[in-house]
Amino acid sequence: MSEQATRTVFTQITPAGRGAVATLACCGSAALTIVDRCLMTVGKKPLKDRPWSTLTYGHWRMATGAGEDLLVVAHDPENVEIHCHGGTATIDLIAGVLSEQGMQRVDLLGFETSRCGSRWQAEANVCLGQASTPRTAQILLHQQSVLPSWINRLRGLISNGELKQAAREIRKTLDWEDYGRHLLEPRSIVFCGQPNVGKSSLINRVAGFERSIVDDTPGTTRDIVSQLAAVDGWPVVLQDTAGLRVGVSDPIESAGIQNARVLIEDADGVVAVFDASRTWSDADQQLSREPAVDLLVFNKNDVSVESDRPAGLPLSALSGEGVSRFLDTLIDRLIPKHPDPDQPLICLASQSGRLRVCCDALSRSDAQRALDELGG
Ligand SMILES: Nc1nc2c(ncn2[C@@H]2O[C@H](COP(=O)(O)OP(=O)(O)O)[C@@H](O)[C@H]2O)c(=O)[nH]1
Ligand SMILES: [Mg+2]
Repeated sequence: MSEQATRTVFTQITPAGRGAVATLACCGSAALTIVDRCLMTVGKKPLKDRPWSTLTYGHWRMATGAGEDLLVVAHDPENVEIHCHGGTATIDLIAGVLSEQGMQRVDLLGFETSRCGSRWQAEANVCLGQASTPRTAQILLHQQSVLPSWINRLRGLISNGELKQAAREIRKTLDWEDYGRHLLEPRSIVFCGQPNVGKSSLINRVAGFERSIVDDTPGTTRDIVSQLAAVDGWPVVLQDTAGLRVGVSDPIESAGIQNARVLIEDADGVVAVFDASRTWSDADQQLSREPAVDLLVFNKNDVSVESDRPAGLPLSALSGEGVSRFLDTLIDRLIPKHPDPDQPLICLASQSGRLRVCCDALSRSDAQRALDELGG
């Protein structure tokens, strides 16, 4: 294995597992040489003698004598993509040959780091690829330039001895840590309430399709059903729980209630759902006073009866009336403030960790340690 080849890496850029097609991206100084060695192009012309960024059809040579027909695109001598059948056996065979030839298989982050030479840039690129809604994708797209240039700015400040200013900026970015994390990680919203009040119906209404079991029998939802959805462009996971009934004898339902309590503790938002077609009860009163509850909604407003209830949002999961007002209120509670568009945002726990270490080093006036932590 030549020394040059060890710096050349590859990764699968299509999702893991079996697919119709798969793409392996290769990057590094030996990328073209290695792929040319393994590929017999139609027309026998090696990739290096063909125009850049054009599709080349060829036959991948395997040591066993068998081969695989595939398409290759060489963008330049250091960036080559291999498009092959998406079966795991095919991918493994091609990956095996690349490894034998001295290319190192890395994960997507390792690949991006190798390709762009900066860990922060690589992370910003990978995070963008993981965005699940257009709204978060737009923010992460902007962060692709904002975050790496802010890191450069920090380096400049630290090198110039402006340690206090650098620390202030890091602290400000860390203030938005939660906001940044939730660009990728959906906020968890738990719907709790007595059985049959319409929790599952409301989740189905918000998610836009039938998912939770809806039934007239109290206690139908025995386990937590999670539904990924987007509310106003923010990724959320809607958690349908068993009701928080006390004195339940069925052990399965009772376990569901226990799970619901655990879920509520970790939730970003807790919605208590009540049935407006029934009069207010002691059990309702008890739930409405649970400290974890963020929002009270009175469902079945279409068949509401007069009763003395606390303030809350009336809606009907059945007709949809009041649901968008509920969602607006929920999002305002979950995300009460938004950063300036040019505020750097970090999405990953590892980034927060590095910034914290950097900030600690700055507070000890250890500029070198701070710069080391920011890395390349
Ligand atoms: N009239 C009316 N019925 C509803 C409404 N929402 C749910 N229901 C009905 O209430 C029953 C219980 O609903 P479900 O969602 O299973 O309640 P859960 O036990 O809290 O999950 C079902 O028969 C639903 O069709 C509503 O807004 N209006
Ligand atoms: Mg239910």
